[in-house]
Amino acid sequence: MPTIYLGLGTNLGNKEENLRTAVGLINEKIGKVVSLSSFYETAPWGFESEHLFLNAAVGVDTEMEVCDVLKRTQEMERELGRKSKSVDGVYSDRLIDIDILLYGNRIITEPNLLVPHPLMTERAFVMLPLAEIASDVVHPVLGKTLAHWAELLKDEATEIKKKEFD
Ligand code: PH2
Ligand code: MG
Ligand code: MG
Repeated sequence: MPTIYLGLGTNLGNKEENLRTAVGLINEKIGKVVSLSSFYETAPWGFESEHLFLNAAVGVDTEMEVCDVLKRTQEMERELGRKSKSVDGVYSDRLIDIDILLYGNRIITEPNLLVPHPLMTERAFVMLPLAEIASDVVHPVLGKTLAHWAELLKDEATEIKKKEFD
């Protein structure tokens, strides 16, 4: 059974609760959550907003096909109240965003779905949480471990502080 990794992000409402609700729904509707990173407070990347993000990554064991995982994650985003999606790469504030980062070591190039997520290794808000739970996983396209790719972004990490909860 492949372990898939999902990236979670929220910058509206009660962000800690949004992440925890999303993790609960993922565990219920996609597969067993086997790892969860810390939550990271991060500055909005690629657009202007006064609202900081809370980002995290989860590892999930699932038998579900990737297109079904995508359908479920999109349903959950709607269920958790997400109104707008990015249009032509223009981002907006959101209650929850759930992105498929990795699906085992598979490479998927469907018109509506690219896995590994093509921008993941450029984004500290994705790679720092992900490398925390999957440091030894090798990137299926680029090779090298996730720890390696996260390390390259460490200078950006100064803007990202790990937020502790009990
Ligand atoms: N998601 C984006 C665009 N920018 N910035 C941060 N800090 N965190 C995100 O999750 C994020 C972003 C597109 O989905
Ligand atoms: Mg996203
Ligand atoms: Mg998304």
